Amino acid sequence: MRDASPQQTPQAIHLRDYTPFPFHVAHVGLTFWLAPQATRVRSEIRFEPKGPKSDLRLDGEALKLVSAAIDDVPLDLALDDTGVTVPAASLPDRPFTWTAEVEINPSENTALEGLYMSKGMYCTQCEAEGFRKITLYPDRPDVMAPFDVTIHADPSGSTPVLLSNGNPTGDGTWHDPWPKPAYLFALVAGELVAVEDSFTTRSGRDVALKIWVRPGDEGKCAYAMDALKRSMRWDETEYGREYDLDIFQIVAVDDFNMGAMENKGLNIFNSKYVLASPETATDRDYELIEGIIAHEYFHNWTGNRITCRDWFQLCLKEGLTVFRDQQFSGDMRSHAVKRIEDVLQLRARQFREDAGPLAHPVRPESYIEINNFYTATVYEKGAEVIGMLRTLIGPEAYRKGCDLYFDRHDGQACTIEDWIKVFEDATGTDLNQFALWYRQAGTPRVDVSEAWSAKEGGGTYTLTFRQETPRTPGQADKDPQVIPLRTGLLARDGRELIPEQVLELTERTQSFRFTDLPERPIPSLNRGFSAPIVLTRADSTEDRLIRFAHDSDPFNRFEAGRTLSKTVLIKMLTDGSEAPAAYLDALHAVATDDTLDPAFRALALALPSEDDLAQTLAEGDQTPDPVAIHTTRRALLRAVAAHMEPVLDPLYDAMAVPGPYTPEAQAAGKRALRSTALRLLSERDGGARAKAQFAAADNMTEQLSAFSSLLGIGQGAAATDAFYAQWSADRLVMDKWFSLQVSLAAPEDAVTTCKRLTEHADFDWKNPNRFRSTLGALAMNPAGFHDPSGDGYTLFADWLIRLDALNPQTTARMSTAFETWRRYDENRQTRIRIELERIAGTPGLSRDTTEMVGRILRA
Ligand code: B3K
Ligand code: ZN
Repeated sequence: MRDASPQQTPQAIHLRDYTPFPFHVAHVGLTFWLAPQATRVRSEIRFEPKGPKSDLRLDGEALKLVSAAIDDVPLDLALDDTGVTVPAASLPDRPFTWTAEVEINPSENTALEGLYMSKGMYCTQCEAEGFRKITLYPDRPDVMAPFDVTIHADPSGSTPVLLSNGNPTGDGTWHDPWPKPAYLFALVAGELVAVEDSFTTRSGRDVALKIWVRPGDEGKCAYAMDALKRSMRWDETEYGREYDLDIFQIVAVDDFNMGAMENKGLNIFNSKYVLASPETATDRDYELIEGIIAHEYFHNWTGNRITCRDWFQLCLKEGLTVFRDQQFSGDMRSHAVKRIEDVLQLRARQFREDAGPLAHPVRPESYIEINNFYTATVYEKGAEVIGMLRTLIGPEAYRKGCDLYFDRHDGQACTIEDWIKVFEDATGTDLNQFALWYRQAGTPRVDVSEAWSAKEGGGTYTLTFRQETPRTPGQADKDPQVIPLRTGLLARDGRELIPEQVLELTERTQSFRFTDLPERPIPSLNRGFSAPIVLTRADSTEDRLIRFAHDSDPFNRFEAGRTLSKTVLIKMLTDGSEAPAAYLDALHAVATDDTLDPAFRALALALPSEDDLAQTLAEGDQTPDPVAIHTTRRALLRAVAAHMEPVLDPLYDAMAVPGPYTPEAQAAGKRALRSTALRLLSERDGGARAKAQFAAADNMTEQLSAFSSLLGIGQGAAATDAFYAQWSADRLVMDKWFSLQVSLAAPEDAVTTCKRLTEHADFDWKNPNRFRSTLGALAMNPAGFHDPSGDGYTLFADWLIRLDALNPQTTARMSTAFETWRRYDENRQTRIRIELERIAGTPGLSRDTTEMVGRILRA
């Protein structure tokens, strides 16, 4: 419900103000009596004072207090807006038991935080601060306690399955012996069925595995289950981490604000990241399911057994767990391909964030609403920092440090300082300067210059680096950071002239000399994207072509192609020139090189995204025109298609995968390259092959690739209708239908398409997946969203305002569509400002969206 009272200026919370909670919580007992509009929650909490007498402050929001007592003596307490204070004077100075009964209303909880109902099912989301919407409690991650939970079914009989964290005791109680913070609490109740399996840990303990879904979805859990078992084994072999309860459960829910949640022993997932069948899920969906199942499972150690002292330390669990899931996916599939995909994501989301008004350090120093800090910077850059640490100290020392971390901090709520200290202790390295990566926001720019002095018998080559990190909100001056650059030197025929090495930049300006070289080398810098930086070097097209053809580091080979494509596109944009033949030949060569992994070839052939180009232009202080970018990119796609026409058909045929669909990486890679070929062919054949593929496809990957190709050339009308007729009963597939129509609409049609779809009977705007598929897709169509009329901005803002009243978290997150507004021309900036101010001025706007829009506007 919208708060009618005048908005209060929300208060910022600062890292420097941290103080420990004055009580230890020895045990939490919870009893639930479920009912949609009036669920009763009884809590029994054992507190032990840590020191001198102090007030007991408990957090609580949207609760009706029925009764409260200390050691069975009733208390007369009045709740304020955010909880309750029991004065020190009413507390004994020895351990005591707090009991309380509160009433909550899950059916009215549209924010999807706390205990809420999703299509008749009860479920919870407590991270970061949702537990306080369930009962009065010190809702902070450094308060860790064992929990016992009893759930009484809804008297309507609609909740036969009752789940919570930990092990079932047999008498209807869930016992979680591992002390945990309240944000990991979970409860699920509803008509659910389980797909069951088991796992034997390396020390021989049997763990029951259950994936709970709605009746009818049991057939779509096999891949998630398999990914779970592989994750459990991988954490044992790669990190020495074993699972620690008798049961591990996953529940799939339809209405969820994010991807998934790592509640102890009871992960809750957006159904999109659990349910898959060949007919309904794409290769990309399978890959995401594998990665997210792994991510949430890995949190059992990095996040749950060892958690965060306060929310400023969020990257301690998130950066590390992302890094671990990336390693896992690389091991399961291809490291080269995974790294390229991860860097593309990093640039698309994190570099974009770092370059705009929302830039913040991996460990922020203040926030108003913590939910606004589950960002690409905390997650993805947080993972990059760990990758750099591993590159600097080496894999063995990294493992040694991790072992020490688990030994030393098991059961604790920790800080980034604790994390860094274990690596200092394990290796004897001083990581003081390295730790700047956690404190300084912004993407470092590293400019490279080089000198060659030829001498008889071997020349000397000097590389000089200059690093600088641009100013970001609240941080004007930055110190030089430790930048590890994996480096090779190539001969013109592609030979490696030296063994690869890691150059460690620590100064603002720094040179490295290589002697006795037989020829002037071509440097291959930042291999594997060993540091998350923007590297600039005035290299020649010829150098890039050589690296694109020969670099032994697959990431840099990809990167050389990417730089070539961007340079060509930017030149086409500025002077209307055509794509040079040498570039088209190079693409052709990679496309047809059968020694290369098809998945790699698909990535190497893909043109940079429109947003990537806009960002690259902005990095060079140019003003991007999203419509011109779209038109030029399409022109290049056509030129590539024309140039490669003779090989596209054979390539398309060669990449067909015979037999029934299997999701593994090799087959997926072939389908990816086939899909790239189809997209190009569609520019030549008017969509004939795509139509045939659409009609014949027996799996969603191929059906969707055909559908996308048709939409991409403006021939999607019939397929749109056919797709709807076939899939209208499947929510997850329908999300794809909504999303593709908007994201692939021609610039001039995107806003009207999006608007029309918001009027569609299946547009359930209260479902975050559907909202993102429709409105989020508009923001993913830059030329449409940034239509100079400003209509895209207005439509988007209208819907943000509407959603904010129900679901602040998803609204605030989606407002980041506007974070790039300063890149654009005056007209667009003015129109965006008007919309941002309209949102900001909405009476009763949530704290979440107020903070985000305020930060975006202020820059
Ligand atoms: N830890 C959760 C994210 C919670 C987001 C709260 N707004 C999922 C994850 O990162 O694994
Ligand atoms: Zn996580």
